[in-house]
Amino acid sequence: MTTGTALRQDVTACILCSRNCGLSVEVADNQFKKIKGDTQHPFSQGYICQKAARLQHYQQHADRLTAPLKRQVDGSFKEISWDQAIEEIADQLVQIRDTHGGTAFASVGGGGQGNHLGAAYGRQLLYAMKSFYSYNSLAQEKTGDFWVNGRLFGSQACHTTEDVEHADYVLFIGTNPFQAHGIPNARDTLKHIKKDPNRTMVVFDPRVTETAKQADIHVQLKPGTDAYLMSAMIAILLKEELYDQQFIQQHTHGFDEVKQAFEAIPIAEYIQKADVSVELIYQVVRDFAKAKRGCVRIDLGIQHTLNTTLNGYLEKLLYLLTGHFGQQGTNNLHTMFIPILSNTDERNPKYRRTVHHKMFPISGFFPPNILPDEILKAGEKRVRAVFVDSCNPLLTYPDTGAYEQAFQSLELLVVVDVAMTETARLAHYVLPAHTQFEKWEFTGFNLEFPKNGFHLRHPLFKAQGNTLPEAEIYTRLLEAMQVIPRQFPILSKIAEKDRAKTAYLAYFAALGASFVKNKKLIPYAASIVYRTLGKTLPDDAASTALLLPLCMQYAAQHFKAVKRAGYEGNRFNLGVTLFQAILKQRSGVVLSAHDYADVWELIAYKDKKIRLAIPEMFIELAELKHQKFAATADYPFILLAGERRSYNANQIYRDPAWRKVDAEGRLRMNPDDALALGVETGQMLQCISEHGRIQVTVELDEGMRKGVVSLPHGYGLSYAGAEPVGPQLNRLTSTGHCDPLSKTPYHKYVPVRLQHLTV
Ligand SMILES: Nc1nc2c(c(=O)[nH]1)N[C@H]1C(S)=C(S)[C@@H](COP(=O)(O)OP(=O)(O)OC[C@H]3O[C@@H](n4cnc5c(=O)[nH]c(N)nc54)[C@H](O)[C@@H]3O)O[C@H]1N2
Ligand SMILES: Nc1nc2c(c(=O)[nH]1)N[C@H]1C(S)=C(S)[C@@H](COP(=O)(O)OP(=O)(O)OC[C@H]3O[C@@H](n4cnc5c(=O)[nH]c(N)nc54)[C@H](O)[C@@H]3O)O[C@H]1N2
Ligand code: SF4
Ligand SMILES: [Mo]
Repeated sequence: MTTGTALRQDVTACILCSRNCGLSVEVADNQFKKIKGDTQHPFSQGYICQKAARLQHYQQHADRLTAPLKRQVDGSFKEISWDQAIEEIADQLVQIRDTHGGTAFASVGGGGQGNHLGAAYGRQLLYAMKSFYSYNSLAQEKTGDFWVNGRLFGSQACHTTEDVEHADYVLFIGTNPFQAHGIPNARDTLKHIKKDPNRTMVVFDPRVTETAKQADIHVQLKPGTDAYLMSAMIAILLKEELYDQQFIQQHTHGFDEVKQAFEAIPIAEYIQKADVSVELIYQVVRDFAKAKRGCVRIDLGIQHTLNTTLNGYLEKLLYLLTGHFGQQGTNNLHTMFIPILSNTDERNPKYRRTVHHKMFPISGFFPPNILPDEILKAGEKRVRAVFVDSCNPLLTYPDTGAYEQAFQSLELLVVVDVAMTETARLAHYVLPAHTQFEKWEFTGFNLEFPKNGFHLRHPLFKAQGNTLPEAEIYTRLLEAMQVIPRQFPILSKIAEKDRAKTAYLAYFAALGASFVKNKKLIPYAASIVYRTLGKTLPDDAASTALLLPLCMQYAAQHFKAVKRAGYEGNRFNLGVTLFQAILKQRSGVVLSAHDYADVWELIAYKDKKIRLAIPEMFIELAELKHQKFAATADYPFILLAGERRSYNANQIYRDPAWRKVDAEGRLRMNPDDALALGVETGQMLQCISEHGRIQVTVELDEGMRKGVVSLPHGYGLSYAGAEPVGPQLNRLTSTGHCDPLSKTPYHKYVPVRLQHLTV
């Protein structure tokens, strides 16, 4: 007979998309019993979507890892102790580093949608391995955008946000917030705009999406033509002098060069390339420019298609030239509490390039599209050891076959995950982490302005099996590699005595002194603070100790805005007050409340002016007229490989039973195309690209353009040893099909042909 524990109310957050909505939950027996929105959460205020209700499928399932595993010669896995796993991995890492140097190691992943605490510890392994290869999913979608920010605002760590909730005129270009979210409380926000006759929503999307259905205007462009359409829109702005002269003069440099670069754009011809009405586009541009509060929200529809980086530049010019920036209801820069992005401008030779592709990092990250070659084709200096954390590159990075081959050739592959993934099955060692509801955790995707917030989540459940949190895993590894000592007796003693008594001044003075004595320890500050100061925190919150120096830094940098958010303190102790509030407020906090005028302070250039002219982008713009479209007689359809739907959530849920609909992840296609092929909803076809083939189940969709088909992201997992369910999209994609500058993949522009299974 089992005795159940009593039902308990608690709060946490959803981990399925970048919004991390607050949740109010009922739990018992280490399980979620009921999940609702948390009305006390300062940002989501009770909002959730249908995906969050299924979180028990993440917490408990057949593929969960419960003990460290070592692959045996016959390919099976054997449970081993943590001591054995850590010792053996540390020995091999040190040996690979000392024999082959820093280029032999790469880290992959390091955080998904809601777990960024572990990355602060994982990053230290790069230093210990003398490596700079940090590969991450951000570099298969957002680095083109980050590169443009670097040029416009002076640092790739400057990042923009969009105040859709307060805008009168919104352009959604290549995004479907109804399903994908990405903006606060998306469905409510869309509903409010739709209901208000004074607000306008324009959606640029080749499909009639759920968002497009709510829009005032749907521009159903041909896939891959955004660069033509947006450059024509900018040319209209310039030709008709619809730009904001005062804004441009006061806040920017380089306007004349921009004007010159767009003079030759053949407006009507470029709009027609997108196969949309020329008059409609003129109207949209005029109304957007005239709007009091206009803003642009974009996502993968322009980041996973042709001309990725140029698209990022053009969409930013749309709001900058019209002065829709730095005010309520426009686009803005925002503060970043967790420093996810760094500035690694490739013009600075300090940032080393990869051996084979000579690729540079953007915002600190290298693109997944080049990693198989850096493993297989870089000769003596190749990548030989890879650590994968919170990521399933076998299925989510371009070209599954190339990744299989590359990862199988590694001398060491270690996977840190909560589940037995397709990537983990190829690993030499698999290290089981606590789930995100069994440890302290947070997201660094706090991208709001003028108010920004942060939610530190406490553990809800007792950890299962022989698992460890990432903070402990990486700290033990660093100790075993002998890059940090196992004990810091003096620091520990000072931490114990200090606590908050001297606003931690004594502790940080002692830490600073030990860094002066031994500079080599500086990169390992996270683990040192964890082992010393962390031990003095209540509720086993040791891994969160690194937030204290971040709070101090944030409070020093944004002193007035932090005070305005309601925290008491002076220049010495405001950060401590903030840290204590973060630890205590279990539904999250508002970190800072800025004025819109403060946005200029967030620009990295010393004169606080935006540099509108980017010569590399002018070259790409000029080359547009020579660009050839890839659709051919052999591959007549364009596949949008990776749509967000109501029942996909990256690769976070493995058990297919979580889905209420769309079990197979169907291929959506226009009924006329289906008729021509002689298929009906529910029938199967082969979907063949130049690179690979998969079987798909068809669904007729009036909302698809002819010649365009769409498959969902996040399927193709093999759960509990069964056959994979749904499309493994990246068997169709290739590593070379990517943006020339950022090397982000063209997943939404994959030429395919469709064939009956018998052919
Ligand atoms: N339900 C759900 N939500 C998610 C996720 C999930 O897996 N499931 N994943 C999260 C993640 S990691 C991300 S990055 C975001 C992505 O969020 P989104 O980018 O908003 O989602 P997608 O459906 O990939 O793509 C958006 C739209 O781009 C359109 N599109 C395709 N090609 C083109 C084109 O050439 N031009 C234009 N203008 N549009 C085009 C598609 O038809 C689609 O409607 O979603 C997040 N939210
Ligand atoms: N063809 C195609 N490919 C795509 C896309 C597409 O649209 N089309 N979308 C791309 C996009 S935008 C993204 S963001 C990526 C997403 O792909 P990935 O970067 O691979 O990330 P997730 O799918 O979120 O996988 C998260 C992994 O983290 C694990 N995990 C969950 N919690 C924890 C934890 O607490 N600790 C640890 N260590 N692990 C944990 C999960 O079990 C899972 O294996 O896919 C990309 N791939
Ligand atoms: S999936 Fe995203 S929008 Fe939906 S509840 Fe979770 S965090 Fe919120
Ligand atoms: Mo993403």
